Amino acid sequence: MAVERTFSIVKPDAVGKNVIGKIYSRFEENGLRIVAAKMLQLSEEVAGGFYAEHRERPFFPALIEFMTSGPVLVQVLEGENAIAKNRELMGATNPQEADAGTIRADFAESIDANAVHGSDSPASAAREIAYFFAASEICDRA
Ligand code: RTP
Ligand code: MG
Repeated sequence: MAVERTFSIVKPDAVGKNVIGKIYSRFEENGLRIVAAKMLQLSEEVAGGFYAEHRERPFFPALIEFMTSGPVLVQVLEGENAIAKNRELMGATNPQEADAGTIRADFAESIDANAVHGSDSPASAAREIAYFFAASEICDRA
Protein backbone atom coordinates (compact mmCIF):
# COMPACT_ATOMS: atom_id res chain seq x y z
CA MET A 1 0.00 0.00 0.00
CA ALA A 2 1.26 3.46 -0.86
CA VAL A 3 2.26 6.15 1.61
CA GLU A 4 -0.21 9.00 1.12
CA ARG A 5 -0.82 12.47 2.51
CA THR A 6 -4.21 13.75 3.59
CA PHE A 7 -5.50 17.07 4.91
CA SER A 8 -7.18 17.37 8.30
CA ILE A 9 -8.84 20.11 10.38
CA VAL A 10 -9.50 20.10 14.13
CA LYS A 11 -12.67 22.20 14.02
CA PRO A 12 -13.61 25.09 16.40
CA ASP A 13 -15.73 22.90 18.72
CA ALA A 14 -12.83 20.53 19.43
CA VAL A 15 -10.31 23.38 19.85
CA GLY A 16 -12.78 25.01 22.29
CA LYS A 17 -13.11 21.77 24.27
CA ASN A 18 -9.30 21.56 24.63
CA VAL A 19 -9.05 18.11 23.01
CA ILE A 20 -6.45 18.91 20.31
CA GLY A 21 -3.91 16.58 21.96
CA LYS A 22 -6.40 13.73 22.31
CA ILE A 23 -7.26 13.99 18.61
CA TYR A 24 -3.59 14.20 17.57
CA SER A 25 -2.99 11.05 19.67
CA ARG A 26 -5.62 9.18 17.63
CA PHE A 27 -3.65 10.02 14.47
CA GLU A 28 -0.29 9.06 15.96
CA GLU A 29 -1.52 5.86 17.60
CA ASN A 30 -2.91 4.71 14.26
CA GLY A 31 0.16 5.15 12.10
CA LEU A 32 -0.39 8.69 10.81
CA ARG A 33 2.42 11.24 11.15
CA ILE A 34 1.79 15.00 11.43
CA VAL A 35 4.09 16.47 8.75
CA ALA A 36 2.66 20.05 8.82
CA ALA A 37 0.43 21.94 11.28
CA LYS A 38 -0.75 25.44 12.21
CA MET A 39 -3.53 27.20 14.14
CA LEU A 40 -5.68 29.67 12.21
CA GLN A 41 -8.77 31.82 12.58
CA LEU A 42 -10.57 31.25 9.26
CA SER A 43 -12.19 34.22 7.53
CA GLU A 44 -15.53 33.78 5.72
CA GLU A 45 -13.64 34.02 2.41
CA VAL A 46 -11.12 31.31 3.29
CA ALA A 47 -13.76 28.99 4.79
CA GLY A 48 -16.06 29.57 1.79
CA GLY A 49 -13.30 28.77 -0.68
CA PHE A 50 -12.38 25.64 1.22
CA TYR A 51 -15.98 24.35 1.21
CA ALA A 52 -16.78 25.71 -2.31
CA GLU A 53 -18.24 22.31 -3.37
CA HIS A 54 -21.05 22.86 -0.79
CA ARG A 55 -21.83 26.49 -1.73
CA GLU A 56 -25.34 25.70 -3.05
CA ARG A 57 -26.29 23.35 -0.20
CA PRO A 58 -28.84 24.49 2.43
CA PHE A 59 -26.38 23.91 5.28
CA PHE A 60 -23.62 26.10 3.72
CA PRO A 61 -24.33 29.32 5.75
CA ALA A 62 -24.38 27.36 9.03
CA LEU A 63 -21.20 25.53 8.01
CA ILE A 64 -19.33 28.79 7.35
CA GLU A 65 -20.65 30.40 10.54
CA PHE A 66 -19.44 27.43 12.54
CA MET A 67 -16.04 27.12 10.84
CA THR A 68 -15.33 30.82 11.51
CA SER A 69 -16.62 30.75 15.12
CA GLY A 70 -13.16 30.17 16.63
CA PRO A 71 -9.66 28.97 15.83
CA VAL A 72 -8.97 25.72 14.01
CA LEU A 73 -5.89 23.53 13.67
CA VAL A 74 -5.01 22.51 10.11
CA GLN A 75 -2.61 19.65 9.49
CA VAL A 76 -1.19 17.32 6.88
CA LEU A 77 -1.15 13.64 7.89
CA GLU A 78 1.12 11.11 6.22
CA GLY A 79 1.00 7.32 6.28
CA GLU A 80 -0.06 4.11 4.54
CA ASN A 81 -3.52 4.61 3.06
CA ALA A 82 -3.75 7.92 4.97
CA ILE A 83 -6.90 9.27 3.26
CA ALA A 84 -9.13 6.27 4.02
CA LYS A 85 -7.43 5.64 7.38
CA ASN A 86 -8.19 9.17 8.56
CA ARG A 87 -11.84 8.93 7.40
CA GLU A 88 -12.13 5.65 9.33
CA LEU A 89 -10.67 7.25 12.49
CA MET A 90 -13.06 10.24 12.14
CA GLY A 91 -16.31 8.25 11.86
CA ALA A 92 -19.55 9.29 10.15
CA THR A 93 -20.34 12.98 9.48
CA ASN A 94 -23.23 12.82 11.98
CA PRO A 95 -21.71 11.82 15.34
CA GLN A 96 -24.97 10.04 16.26
CA GLU A 97 -24.20 7.63 13.40
CA ALA A 98 -20.45 7.36 14.03
CA ASP A 99 -19.01 4.00 15.12
CA ALA A 100 -17.96 3.69 18.77
CA GLY A 101 -14.35 4.65 19.33
CA THR A 102 -14.18 7.10 16.42
CA ILE A 103 -13.15 10.74 16.92
CA ARG A 104 -16.65 12.03 16.11
CA ALA A 105 -18.36 9.50 18.40
CA ASP A 106 -16.06 10.49 21.26
CA PHE A 107 -15.63 14.27 20.81
CA ALA A 108 -18.45 15.63 18.58
CA GLU A 109 -21.89 16.93 19.52
CA SER A 110 -23.81 17.38 16.26
CA ILE A 111 -23.61 17.21 12.47
CA ASP A 112 -22.55 20.87 12.50
CA ALA A 113 -20.09 20.74 15.38
CA ASN A 114 -18.43 17.49 14.37
CA ALA A 115 -14.85 17.96 15.63
CA VAL A 116 -12.80 17.16 12.52
CA HIS A 117 -12.53 17.38 8.77
CA GLY A 118 -10.64 14.92 6.57
CA SER A 119 -10.09 14.82 2.80
CA ASP A 120 -12.39 12.34 1.06
CA SER A 121 -10.26 11.48 -2.04
CA PRO A 122 -6.74 11.87 -3.45
CA ALA A 123 -7.92 14.82 -5.57
CA SER A 124 -9.47 16.56 -2.52
CA ALA A 125 -6.35 15.89 -0.46
CA ALA A 126 -4.10 17.50 -3.08
CA ARG A 127 -6.39 20.55 -3.43
CA GLU A 128 -6.90 21.00 0.32
CA ILE A 129 -3.20 20.62 1.24
CA ALA A 130 -2.26 23.21 -1.39
CA TYR A 131 -5.08 25.52 -0.19
CA PHE A 132 -3.54 25.82 3.29
CA PHE A 133 0.16 24.95 2.98
CA ALA A 134 3.11 26.03 0.85
CA ALA A 135 5.39 23.12 -0.08
CA SER A 136 8.07 24.68 2.17
CA GLU A 137 5.76 24.30 5.21
CA ILE A 138 5.48 20.51 4.85
CA CYS A 139 8.25 18.55 6.55
CA ASP A 140 9.39 15.29 5.03
CA ARG A 141 9.60 12.86 7.95
CA ALA A 142 9.78 9.58 5.98
P1 RTP B 1 -15.91 17.32 6.30
O1 RTP B 1 -15.90 17.72 4.84
O2 RTP B 1 -16.06 18.48 7.24
O3 RTP B 1 -14.76 16.41 6.62
O4 RTP B 1 -17.19 16.40 6.57
P2 RTP B 1 -17.73 15.21 5.68
O5 RTP B 1 -16.84 14.99 4.49
O6 RTP B 1 -17.96 14.07 6.61
O7 RTP B 1 -19.12 15.81 5.21
P3 RTP B 1 -19.47 16.74 3.95
O8 RTP B 1 -20.59 16.09 3.22
O9 RTP B 1 -18.23 17.09 3.17
O10 RTP B 1 -20.05 18.05 4.64
C1 RTP B 1 -19.18 19.06 5.16
C2 RTP B 1 -19.69 19.51 6.50
O11 RTP B 1 -20.96 20.15 6.31
C3 RTP B 1 -21.80 19.84 7.41
N1 RTP B 1 -23.01 19.17 6.94
N2 RTP B 1 -24.19 19.43 7.40
N3 RTP B 1 -26.96 19.45 7.92
C4 RTP B 1 -26.48 18.62 7.01
O12 RTP B 1 -27.16 17.86 6.37
C5 RTP B 1 -25.04 18.64 6.77
N4 RTP B 1 -24.41 17.88 5.90
C6 RTP B 1 -23.12 18.23 6.01
C7 RTP B 1 -21.07 18.91 8.34
O13 RTP B 1 -20.56 19.68 9.43
C8 RTP B 1 -19.94 18.37 7.48
O14 RTP B 1 -18.81 18.05 8.26
MG1 MG C 1 -16.29 16.52 3.18
